[in-house]
Amino acid sequence: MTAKQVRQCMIFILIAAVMLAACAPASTEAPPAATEAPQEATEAPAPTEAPVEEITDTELNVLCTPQEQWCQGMKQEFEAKYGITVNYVRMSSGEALARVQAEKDNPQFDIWWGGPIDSFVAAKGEGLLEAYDSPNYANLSDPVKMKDADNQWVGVYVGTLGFATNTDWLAANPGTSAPTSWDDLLKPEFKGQVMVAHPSSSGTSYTALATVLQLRGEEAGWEYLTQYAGQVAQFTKSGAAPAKFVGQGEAAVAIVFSHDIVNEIENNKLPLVLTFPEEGTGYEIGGMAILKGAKHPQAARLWFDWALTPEAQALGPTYAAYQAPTVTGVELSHPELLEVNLIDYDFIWAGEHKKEFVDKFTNEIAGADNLKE
Ligand code: S7P
Repeated sequence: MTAKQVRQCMIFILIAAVMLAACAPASTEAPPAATEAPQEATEAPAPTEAPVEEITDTELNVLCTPQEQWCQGMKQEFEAKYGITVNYVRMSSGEALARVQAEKDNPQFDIWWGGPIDSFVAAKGEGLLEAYDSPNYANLSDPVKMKDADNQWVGVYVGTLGFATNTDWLAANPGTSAPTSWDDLLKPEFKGQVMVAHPSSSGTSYTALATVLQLRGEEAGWEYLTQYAGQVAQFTKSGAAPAKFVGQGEAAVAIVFSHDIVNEIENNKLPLVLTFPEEGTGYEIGGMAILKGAKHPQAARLWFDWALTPEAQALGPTYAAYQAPTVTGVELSHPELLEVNLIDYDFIWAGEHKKEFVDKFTNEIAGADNLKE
């Protein structure tokens, strides 16, 4: 086998593992609700059973990086199930990482839920995360890939990067077609017609940047990124926003996670077509971690365990979130989003170089002033 064939095989195995997850039963359940009265023990517990912790935390502060609708939905679901008040703030990944860094000595959030894992890898490198050995790691379909070896972060969803092109724009510009390669984005007709978030604020955009560097190598990759930045109409702050702006006719093509494009097409009925770069696209593992020094550690562990149950991961589509689950026993809402040519994205490398690459992009290619909101 050639190196390329070996790589393709590995990617195929990863996709197969995620898809098989939909069929296999989950192995553990969420812990009991915090509001439930503790049970009187009538018999001595079996020696192998872990003692049930009495939860005294009454609130939980969540740093929430996915889209607002999903954050709000998860808050309500958790509150209804456990009777613990959830306060959340929605932030893009880059902002979230900056906030966690700034609050290192006095964290205001207990748990960070969502956003590409690169930021969690970067946070781990700075000692900002708390290790937690969740019993529900047993539910993960691919524990090696989806979990930090030191239990400091875990994956709660998977999503692939795609292109969203405005179909009205295509119709109005005969001879053009939706991009199916990274090179297509550099075509003259897309000059000033590409929209993407800025990698300093957005995990989506950083995933695109790291994808290009891994596909092309650093030298050719940075050269490509310079040309690509020259095609951009305006950088946005949030990763999902370009799909909406392009759907509203502000530019022709957006680079966004494919599940966010599906949301704009299926729920918001925007005139968009979803395509993928044939030579390979990047993907995210959406992460979760308890913050070091969390003021409500019991509630944080409760959320952590719950977010790794099939029941919690099956909630996504209810709140217009179509990422693939990371645990077994959940049906994929859009399996086709994973059936594309994925690169063997190196999350650890991307996370460890995040600051260096974002600084280089910002200082040498495109500044982060005036990001469109
Ligand atoms: O929930 C949708 C989603 O695309 O939002 C996260 C995204 O990275 C947050 O936005 P930024 O790009 O602005 O950081 C993704 O993890 C998630 O899939």
